[in-house]
Amino acid sequence: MDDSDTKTKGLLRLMEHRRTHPKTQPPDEERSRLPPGQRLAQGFPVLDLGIHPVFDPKTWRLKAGGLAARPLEWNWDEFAALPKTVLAADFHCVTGWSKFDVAWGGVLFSHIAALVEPLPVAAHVVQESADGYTTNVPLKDMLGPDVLLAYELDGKPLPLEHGGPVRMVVPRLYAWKSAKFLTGLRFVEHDDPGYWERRGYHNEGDPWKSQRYRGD
Ligand SMILES: Nc1nc2c(c(=O)[nH]1)N[C@H]1C(S)=C(S)[C@@H](COP(=O)(O)O)O[C@H]1N2
Ligand SMILES: [Mo]
Repeated sequence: MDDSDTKTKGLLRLMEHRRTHPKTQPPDEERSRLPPGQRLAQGFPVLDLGIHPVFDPKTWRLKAGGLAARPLEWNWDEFAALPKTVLAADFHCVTGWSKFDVAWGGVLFSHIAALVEPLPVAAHVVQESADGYTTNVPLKDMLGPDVLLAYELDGKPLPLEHGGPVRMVVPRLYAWKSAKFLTGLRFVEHDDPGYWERRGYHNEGDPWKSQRYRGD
């Protein structure tokens, strides 16, 4: 077998590999919005512990408290009457899929914080959910201009499978930092790792730094 046969075989193997492993490369403009190791999702995948607590507007409550000067609790009507913000944000799941321009509507976390007045010692926020899920984020990151308690997706009530009636959205961190079925926000002084953070996920979870797992 001469040299060109070897090359041809190599090329055929490569072509076969490409055929069986198709890669849809996003265009350049979109690639720059994709954090390292992420690919664009088809549709909007659903990912959670598999528990979808049923929403009853009569009994639903949201609490914000802990180290705060004015801990508060809202029922559904009170929460829905808070000022609404609509924004589009990219969503990055640690398992490798991203979705661009998810259209959320809801209440800015910064508005909630202004109402409950976290004490100066409060440095972290623990999000608590109806399925028992929790996740922790530094207070300074929660105060970002795009951090929302979302109750709408694409202008419609947030569907249960995406965390309805209300979920956190913290666009700058991996999606596990955005708790679905939100029931509480707890201001704490000392960091308190959440469900996945205790099971080996990175404590910070910045997709642009590939902070996926502890040690990354
Ligand atoms: N309450 C709750 N929130 C959760 C989770 C969960 O299991 N329970 N999973 C997290 C993870 S790992 C991801 S990727 C996103 C997925 O959100 P989606 O189902 O709307 O795509 O929700 C996050 N928030
Ligand atoms: Mo995730």
